[in-house]
Amino acid sequence: MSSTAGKVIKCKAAVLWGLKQPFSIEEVEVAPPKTYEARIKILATGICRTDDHAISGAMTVKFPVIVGHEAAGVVESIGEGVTTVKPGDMVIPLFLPQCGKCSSCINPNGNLCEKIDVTGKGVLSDGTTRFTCKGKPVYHFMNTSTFTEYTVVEEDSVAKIDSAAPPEKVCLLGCGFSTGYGAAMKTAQVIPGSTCVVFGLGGVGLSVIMGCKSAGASRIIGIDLNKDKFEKAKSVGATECISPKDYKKPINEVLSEMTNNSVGYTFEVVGRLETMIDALASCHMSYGTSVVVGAPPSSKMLTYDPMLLFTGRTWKGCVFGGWKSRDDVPKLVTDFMAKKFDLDELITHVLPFNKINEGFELLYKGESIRSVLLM
Ligand code: CND
Ligand code: ZN
Ligand code: ZN
Repeated sequence: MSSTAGKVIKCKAAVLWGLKQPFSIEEVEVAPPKTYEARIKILATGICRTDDHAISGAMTVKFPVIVGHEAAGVVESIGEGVTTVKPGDMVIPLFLPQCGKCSSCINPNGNLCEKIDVTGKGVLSDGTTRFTCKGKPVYHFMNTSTFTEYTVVEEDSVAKIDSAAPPEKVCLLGCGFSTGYGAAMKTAQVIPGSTCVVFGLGGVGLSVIMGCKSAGASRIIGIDLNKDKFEKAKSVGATECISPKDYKKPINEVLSEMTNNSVGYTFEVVGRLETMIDALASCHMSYGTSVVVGAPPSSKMLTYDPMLLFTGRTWKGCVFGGWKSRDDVPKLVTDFMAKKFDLDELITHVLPFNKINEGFELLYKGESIRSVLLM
């Protein structure tokens, strides 16, 4: 048992005190884990656009909050009843839990565990938080909260992984890579020889490209407004890249002409209503499948021509790539260790944790794919 087990840990965390504010590195108190919870020492954590959705208000959260949901770390201590992880285990916190009991978990095809915190409750199952700062409770984010030296998660929100896995790389399996790769491999089930189109070439979009390539797609078209993203997209597998700004015609017509009307799969990996419709319209009217991967802005509605679906298209979405998180993350780590895919291409910046605001600046300027913060 570690010397800190059962005690409050004081450590550094990046606290967001309110909407659209920079992170403030504070000393916080992290309470010991309660029943069915584990306290984790975070070793490395990536910056994902979803964290920014909390800052910008596109996603509802309670303040003050500790965001961050893509990380790897080591279990420091466990609460009563925990049997599947123990102190010293290398783990990945899971923003999508797998309770094993809810309607999604018991169905082989479901992965959206009902314990996911999509509404921004910001508390653990008992309705309280494990963080305090300056005497105030600080809320959790997506069952994870990784922008801190220590966090507390529930047992069903943590996956034990290979102890030899490098945390500064496999942290990306906690969100970005798994989400994108799974969208292609598991949700769309891209078939060999097909043509795929990926809207949005950030860390998640590039991971979709890697998935399409692994699945044997013969043509992969990357779309972004920022042409600086094209080079990297090509190096991970895009066969060509275009910007909608270079065309007068609607993008679905451009793609249809480019491919002789043969787009099998499209992926929206931006998180905008317009691109969701563009992606739907861009897949083949009869056999095409379009997958919504980008997080939809809170409380916004879509209007679209139902003829798009009537003709035969399939419209899907997926959270965390469709993976069952506790079952599949350890397997993805095994695949990474067996060199079935490479994460280095996605990691453009590595920064010390206290430079977190710089990491977000890189995201805003469109200069980074993934910045990884080291604790
Ligand atoms: P990031 O911001 O790095 O990438 C988005 C890319 O889209 C950037 O390269 C932009 O230049 C590009 N872009 C912006 N507007 C347009 C446009 N109109 N047309 C084409 N390209 C455009 O984000 P990320 O890769 O970290 O995340 C992408 C989305 O995925 C984002 O919405 C995030 O919240 C979401 C997501 C979903 C899930 C899930 O489980 N489904 C998990 N993590 C992240
Ligand atoms: Zn994410
Ligand atoms: Zn469940």
